[in-house]
Amino acid sequence: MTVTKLLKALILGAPASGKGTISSRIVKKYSVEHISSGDKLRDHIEKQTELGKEVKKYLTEGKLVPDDVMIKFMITELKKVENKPWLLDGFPRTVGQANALWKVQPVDVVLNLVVPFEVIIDRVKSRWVHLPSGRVYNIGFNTPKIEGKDDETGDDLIQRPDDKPEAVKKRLEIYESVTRPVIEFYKQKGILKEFEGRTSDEIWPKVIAYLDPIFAKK
Ligand code: G5P
Ligand code: MG
Repeated sequence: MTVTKLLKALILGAPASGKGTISSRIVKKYSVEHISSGDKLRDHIEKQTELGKEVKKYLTEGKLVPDDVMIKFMITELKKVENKPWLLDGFPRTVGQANALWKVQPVDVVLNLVVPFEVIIDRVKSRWVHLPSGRVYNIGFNTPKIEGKDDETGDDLIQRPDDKPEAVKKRLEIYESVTRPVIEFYKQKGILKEFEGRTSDEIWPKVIAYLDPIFAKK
């Protein structure tokens, strides 16, 4: 499907609610750019850039990177894809970030994934990621073909330091107190659509049913 209007979309949801998983399906089906703030930060950490060194401790402990750093970084990243339709994942996650984004780029569609916390806590224990591509696996859900290896490159998979139980607890607390108001921000703009489910396979058909008519109009 080709998009003529440059659709700007967001995907929101608690840590490990499946934003990356659903995003990769959206990218495949509708050919939009996927921009994951977490993937980009992890890439900087891996490459030991100045930004990577500055943000490493926040990610490891499951805390948010300060707004001023995050806003500057993401607005620069978005400029690189301003002529393409995109799906933004992981940004904004404070009302300050949402306001800053709205000023430079009002978005058209906001998808919010609603997955029970007990499902999430269970999931992160079995998550394995391929850092360079952001590909994500879960033992028993989308198990890698060879244990511990990325399906496409054969590289080693890693477990994220912030998937340790204490960091997950911190991330869920921050989500409740700081990120939940972002949902309200977009509800008030009248562009938020919620998708509930215990699995990504349950949520995905609802996302298609919502996005198909939107992309058909473009
Ligand atoms: P991230 O990287 O944005 P989170 O915490 O928002 O991190 P995360 O953990 O990346 O979100 P996700 O993308 O929502 O989760 O979920 P996912 O990876 O697709 O799925 C989670 C796991 O479940 C995977 O193993 C997947 O295979 C599996 N799975 C999916 N669906 C199913 C299913 O149906 N069944 C089963 N069994 N498994 C399934 O941010 C990380 C950090 O970066 C910083 C912060 O420090 C943050 O903590 N950061 C920011 N800081 C400030 N402001 C921002 N805007 C920031 N953005 C990032
Ligand atoms: Mg993710």
